[in-house]
Amino acid sequence: MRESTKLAAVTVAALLGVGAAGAGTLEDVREAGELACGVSEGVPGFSNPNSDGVWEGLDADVCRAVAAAVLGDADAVRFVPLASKQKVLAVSSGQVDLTSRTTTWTMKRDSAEGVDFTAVVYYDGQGFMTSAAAGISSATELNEATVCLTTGTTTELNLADFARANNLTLEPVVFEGKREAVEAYASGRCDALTTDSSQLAAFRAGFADPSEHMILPEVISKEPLAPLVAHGDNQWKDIVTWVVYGLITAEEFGVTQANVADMAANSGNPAVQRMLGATGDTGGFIGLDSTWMVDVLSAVGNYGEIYDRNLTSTLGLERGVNAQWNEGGLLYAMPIR
Ligand SMILES: N[C@@H](CCC(=O)N[C@@H](CS)C(=O)NCC(=O)O)C(=O)O
Repeated sequence: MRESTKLAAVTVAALLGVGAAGAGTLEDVREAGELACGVSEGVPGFSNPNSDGVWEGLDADVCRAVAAAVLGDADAVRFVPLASKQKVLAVSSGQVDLTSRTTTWTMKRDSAEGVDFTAVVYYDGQGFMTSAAAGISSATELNEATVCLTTGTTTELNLADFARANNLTLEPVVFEGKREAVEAYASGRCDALTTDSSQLAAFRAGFADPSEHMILPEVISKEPLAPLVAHGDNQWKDIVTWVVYGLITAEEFGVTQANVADMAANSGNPAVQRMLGATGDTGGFIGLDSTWMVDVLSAVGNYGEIYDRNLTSTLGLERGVNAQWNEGGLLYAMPIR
């Protein structure tokens, strides 16, 4: 690259960096004493208020984990429900400190929409649900079907790709919010509902009689779901990224909510000692206390515990590709050292 071009590129990057996020989300969160965390409008298993109004789910627990690491208090979270089309803008504009909301990591969002993705918390893929009475057994039988979906999603784009690639005519029926899309499907307005497969499982489980609905076998896309932060605040991005890696690493090394205090005091495993601050100060690398992961794990448990609590026990979602790398899955946390 010529020097002048290189300089221009560096300047643009610097401007983008400062302009987009404003430096110091960590300081802002500490000053506010709470973490503003963008979540869904209600997806069981991921982020959903229970009957007492307490947010539950894997995505909600990631919010709590970050609050525990940064503020030492997993309850210091202000949950901000976001419709799908707001989930990227809410972060890039600074309305929330992060979005932890079934959001697919794509090139365009990551590079051209003022946000950065951190680390994948769930590997998903798009699927279809139809009424069992329709007798459809494959998505390739959906020619001429109407398909309910939510706007501002990868779902909308993948459906068009799938139709083109398979020479199908599919008529998208597009809604602003998930509730409208699901209700429209349930009331028979569409032949099928399409979204990430995990959400299909959640919505199906919520129907009066789940056996009236079938999830078709095809998975038509990759949907790596990851929390996202505003572009340009590298320290904040590092914090959210390493909290997620910490949750995954803790599972890998058998550190749980119940044994974390004991492990911090007695584990002979150098990797565990480092993560829990028994030796060295990994928290210091990202501006946090040396006990950052003790705080996280005491509050929410490790990735596997979060997964079991929210996705296995309630929705029956198997670990599948979301198993650890040494159990045949894709979860591979970078080394904490
Ligand atoms: N992973 C997809 C979107 C998944 C998604 O969020 N889809 C709809 C499902 S109907 C939705 O809005 N769900 C959650 C909600 O409304 O809060 C993306 O990143 O675009």
